[in-house]
Amino acid sequence: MADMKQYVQDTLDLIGKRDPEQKQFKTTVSKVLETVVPVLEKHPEYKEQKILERMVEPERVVSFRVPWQDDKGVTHINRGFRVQMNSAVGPYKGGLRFHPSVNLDILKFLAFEQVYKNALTGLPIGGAKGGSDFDPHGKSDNEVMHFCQSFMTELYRHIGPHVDVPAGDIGVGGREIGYLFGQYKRICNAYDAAVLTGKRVDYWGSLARPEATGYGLMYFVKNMLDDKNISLKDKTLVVSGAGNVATYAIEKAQEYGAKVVTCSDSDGYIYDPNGIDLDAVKEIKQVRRGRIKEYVAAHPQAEYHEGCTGVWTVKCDVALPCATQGEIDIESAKALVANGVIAVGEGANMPSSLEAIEYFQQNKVLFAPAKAANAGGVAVSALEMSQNSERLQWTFAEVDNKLKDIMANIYRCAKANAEKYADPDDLVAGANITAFVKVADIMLAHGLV
Ligand code: NDP
Ligand code: 2IT
Repeated sequence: MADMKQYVQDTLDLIGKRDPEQKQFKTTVSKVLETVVPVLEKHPEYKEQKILERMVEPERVVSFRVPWQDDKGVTHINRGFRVQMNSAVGPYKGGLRFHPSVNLDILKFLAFEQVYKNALTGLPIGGAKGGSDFDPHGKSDNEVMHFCQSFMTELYRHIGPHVDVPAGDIGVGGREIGYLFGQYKRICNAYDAAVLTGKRVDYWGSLARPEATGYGLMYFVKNMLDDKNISLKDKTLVVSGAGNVATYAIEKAQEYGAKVVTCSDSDGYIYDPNGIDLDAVKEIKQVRRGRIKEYVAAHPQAEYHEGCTGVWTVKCDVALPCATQGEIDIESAKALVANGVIAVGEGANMPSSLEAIEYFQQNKVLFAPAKAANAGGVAVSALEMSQNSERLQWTFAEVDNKLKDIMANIYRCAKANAEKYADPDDLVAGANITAFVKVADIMLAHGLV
């Protein structure tokens, strides 16, 4: 054991030495590698073949300039990136994020997580992440279109249906995917539909892709609770975010009879003791592209609170962080536990800090880690690629049923490996081990590449 613990430590030291500023990437890697020590022990060939050193080095990183002009004719220069982390399991696959905080550190951590998340889906996709420090807030459709066209004018040469297939993430939804796809099609003079996923249904998108991450999160959480004979009916849920993931997690939770009392955006959160009126949230965020505080005007019983972390002080049975990384620190975790939280399901990528996760586990809170719980989005993206290959569109029910099966299977595999190698309820270790072994074994089969 000591030998493999040292191997993990040496790998982390290597990252620290090579890229000392990439703190989030190193933290993410440490969280994964520390949980896979038992399988490193069982498979000395992983160390002999330097699997860890290979896994933490992206296969390729592309960084480029994105010039564009706003509606007033003012020129802006943003940065564009694509981190192609690992293609052992299939073509690179993962979202694009447009947010001012985007940098190489964040994209490397997201790309690293994506490799193992995608492996968990059981579908043939490798892992990547990309994006830009462009801020879509307050931009006109015309400005977003010009930015997307400029971004794709460089990105197109690095992607393709058999190479790398981007999709949405924070700040990239159906509108952006449309503009990106239009420019790719124009440059390449080919209707390569499967080069991007999250397309609108009338141009080769998949039914149920918009819903997939949020619905998938609830399917996973339901599997986890069913195992303990706990029902979601009449439970109180606290959700953060009001974007793609949060919206459809709320929709499915309400269908299950749960009462969701909060949601939020980057300015603050709303608390509605009667349960969130989801149609109103969709109207504000999807149609008007407004701020969540607008909700209280037509809902006098609801409260609006500035700031994001306060949402975790609201008493609940289940907490679903669905906004962004680092939302739940140790203080928020303590507040949730003090208020009697039973389960936490991560819709966002890495929303809980390492200390927060440890605290949940010590306090026997059922914990559904992001790479397992939010894998439904990329899973349906892979199903969109399948539909594009056969030039057919499946029904909503067909896609949704496959999604349910995929999420149940991820839960089963994570649980089985938790029972085999760790604490039986440690789905963090269970999910990491399931995915790691799959990726590592395929890398070995491909030889030293
Ligand atoms: P959206 O852009 O649709 O929504 C993001 C939401 O989170 C918005 O309400 C936004 O508020 C809020 N938010 C963004 N950044 C911050 C921040 N720094 N602090 C507080 N709130 C913030 O993104 P998604 O719903 O697609 O993504 C949410 C999370 O889920 C991300 O972690 C993403 O990586 C992850 N994810 C997404 C998948 C997908 O299929 N879309 C799949 C799997 C994971 P505002 O309106 O103010 O911007
Ligand atoms: O984090 C994620 O899994 C996503 N943003 C979805 C990626 C995808 O390719 O659908």
